[in-house]
Amino acid sequence: MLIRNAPDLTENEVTHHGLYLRRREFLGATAGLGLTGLAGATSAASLTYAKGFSTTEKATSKEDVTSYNNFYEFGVDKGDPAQNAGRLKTRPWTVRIDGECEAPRTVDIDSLIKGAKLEERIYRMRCVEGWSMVIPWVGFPLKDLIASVKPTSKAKYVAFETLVRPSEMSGQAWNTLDWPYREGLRIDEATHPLTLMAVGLYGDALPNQNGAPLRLVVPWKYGFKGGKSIVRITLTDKQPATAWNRLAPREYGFYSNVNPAVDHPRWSQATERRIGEFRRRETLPFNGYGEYVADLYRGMDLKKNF
Ligand SMILES: Nc1nc2c(c(=O)[nH]1)N[C@H]1C(S)=C(S)[C@@H](COP(=O)(O)O)O[C@H]1N2
Ligand SMILES: [Mo]
Repeated sequence: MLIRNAPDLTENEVTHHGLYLRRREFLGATAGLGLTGLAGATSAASLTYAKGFSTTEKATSKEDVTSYNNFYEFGVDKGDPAQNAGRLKTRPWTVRIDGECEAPRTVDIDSLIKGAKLEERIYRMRCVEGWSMVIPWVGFPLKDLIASVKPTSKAKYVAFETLVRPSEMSGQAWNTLDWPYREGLRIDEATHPLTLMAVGLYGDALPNQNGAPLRLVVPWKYGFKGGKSIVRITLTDKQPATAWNRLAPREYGFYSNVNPAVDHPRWSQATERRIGEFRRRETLPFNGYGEYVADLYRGMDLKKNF
């Protein structure tokens, strides 16, 4: 697939706050104990800046990104996650990567971060509810992690699972969703260079309410595809069940590509409100990432496969 720059992307957009981020800022134990030596080769230079994929649109304020959230494990109101997620312990934390692969592994989050090629990516995020944000993430391409476990030819899909820990996730006392929160992608979606595992935002460690310590970001899909606080990633030969699809299959499809031409049964998807702005704006097919991802869906009926 040919990757070109979209009209809203420029080559010289390199300042912001991305370039000199230090890896240790994302390492929980290291940062917490001030053991800067551990992160040793702190490698400012290894945090590369993904110019081509980042939008130059004005980022949503950090205040809004970290206080207006969906994270039902901590409650259903937008302010609940910021209020309640502080109780979640994100260290120690391991992520299990298994299923259809030759080298399944369980990896500690800090070793994962130390070994990762961290980048800043400024992405639009469009929630299925009709609002959107522009968020400066720090993370690494999911494809790197998937390659590390050597997928077999049966790996057609990737399933993601969020932590279940009701003692720290107050919203899990309610059956709003069938916990764990599950999401899934087709393998070509999961290994697309736009698909990111985020470990930070606004140049800092990821706040708990945004899905610390590890969260999926798929910018051309509705926000709910991006599972938070991930503990397991499984390669599968069958399309995995996903939390929102199981709850309301007519409302939330497996694909859930942003699509202004396919309305939600209860509301239009033609427009959105950018948080921090007053007027609604038009929603773009694939959330504006069509030139990178439309090829993935060639020949598919996107009304049926919503
Ligand atoms: N585990 C989990 N992941 C989740 C959700 C959730 O409730 N639980 N909400 C989703 C929805 S609907 C959206 S829009 C985004 C919101 O991400 P943000 O709060 O970091 O902006 O997270 C998604 N990931
Ligand atoms: Mo959402």
